[in-house]
Amino acid sequence: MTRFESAKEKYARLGVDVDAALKTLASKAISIHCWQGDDVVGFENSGEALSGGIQTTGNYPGKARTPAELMADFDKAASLIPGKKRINLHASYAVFEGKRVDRDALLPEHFAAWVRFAKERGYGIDFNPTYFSHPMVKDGLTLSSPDVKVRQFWIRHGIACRRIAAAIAKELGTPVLNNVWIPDGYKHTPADRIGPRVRLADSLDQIFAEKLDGVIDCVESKVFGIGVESYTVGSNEFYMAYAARHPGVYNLLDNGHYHPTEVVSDKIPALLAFFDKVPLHVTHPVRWDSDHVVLLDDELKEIAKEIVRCDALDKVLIGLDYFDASINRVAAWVIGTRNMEKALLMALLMPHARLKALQDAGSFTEMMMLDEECKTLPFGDIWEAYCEMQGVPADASWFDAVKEYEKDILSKRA
Ligand code: RNT
Ligand code: ZN
Repeated sequence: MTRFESAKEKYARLGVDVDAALKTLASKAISIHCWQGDDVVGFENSGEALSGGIQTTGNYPGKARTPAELMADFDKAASLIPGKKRINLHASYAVFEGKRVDRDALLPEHFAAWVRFAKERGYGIDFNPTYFSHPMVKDGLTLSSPDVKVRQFWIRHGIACRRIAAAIAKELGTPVLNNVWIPDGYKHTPADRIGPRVRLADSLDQIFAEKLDGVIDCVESKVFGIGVESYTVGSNEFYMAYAARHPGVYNLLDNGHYHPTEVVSDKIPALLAFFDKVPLHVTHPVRWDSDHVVLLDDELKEIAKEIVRCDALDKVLIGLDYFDASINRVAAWVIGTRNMEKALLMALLMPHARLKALQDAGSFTEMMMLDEECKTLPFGDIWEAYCEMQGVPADASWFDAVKEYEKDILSKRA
């Protein structure tokens, strides 16, 4: 009997169907963010530094400088990650094959290279308008600016991006999640907290006015950013209420965007009680929205468990969002995405129906016992078998491929 077979038997004894779990896992796509590969720089070559209260730290050599490099790095990472993949793009990653245009004039053709890339690999695409690192961000504000010219520029950008998302969805035959995150806020205590929010709501109404097939709209709140510590226009309450009042607009949860003792794992079932979709940005916040590489920690496991036990794998849209410039960026992609896959597999390998029944029967002793017993089942044997079935390295040997790639390719980038 192989280790896999013996592990399967142990799971079966607790009522878990391992084959079914593996089949389900293989069918769930993870949206992998393109911006881990180049520290959120993009291809505009505008000379603008990363702004908007987000920060990459570190200067590990070898970051991607061109679309070709970023795509090659992404391919290398993807070859080491099991499971179904999507690629998450930002508007600032437009590939200009001809004339350059500003963000308010972007067109689907500027993403043709990405569509080709995705099509060839069978990936879906997700999209994000880029409301930061641009001279039209005035006093740190975009869609909530008191300056109508600034607002209009960013509204045009928002509209352009939704049309791009719709065109991509049509081209690929799969919906595109279009996520609005803006950096707007103040470093100092504001004198007017409602004015910017009323302006933001109006800007969003204009952006979302057009009915577009294939686009899933969402808004992403945040508690604070670096340099904007005192006030965030797009707060949690603001966007939650906005999404609740605007059918078709969803509230994206980024687990780096809440107070440190709040957990997104508990917010997922709360939103699922009212929304048919819950988009996520999965990150690893260390004390703040630091966007470290996703680790297989307790909260990641808990997030995955909620997705699985709410029977919401088709409702929760999982995207990753981190940008670590202090380590090999390809490895960062692989580690974080493999961890998301591992957490989902762990969650799928639990007897949820039985655990729920125990809770409802008030059998809390047995529920605790069973939950704890699950933690020492031979998960590693199932994970290895899954990786083998998926044709990717099952163990730490994937890192050899990254080391070789670093030696041959990354280290030669100036
Ligand atoms: C910022 C948000 C946002 C960005 C990306 C690059 O705090 O998390 O999602 O990280 O759009
Ligand atoms: Zn995010």
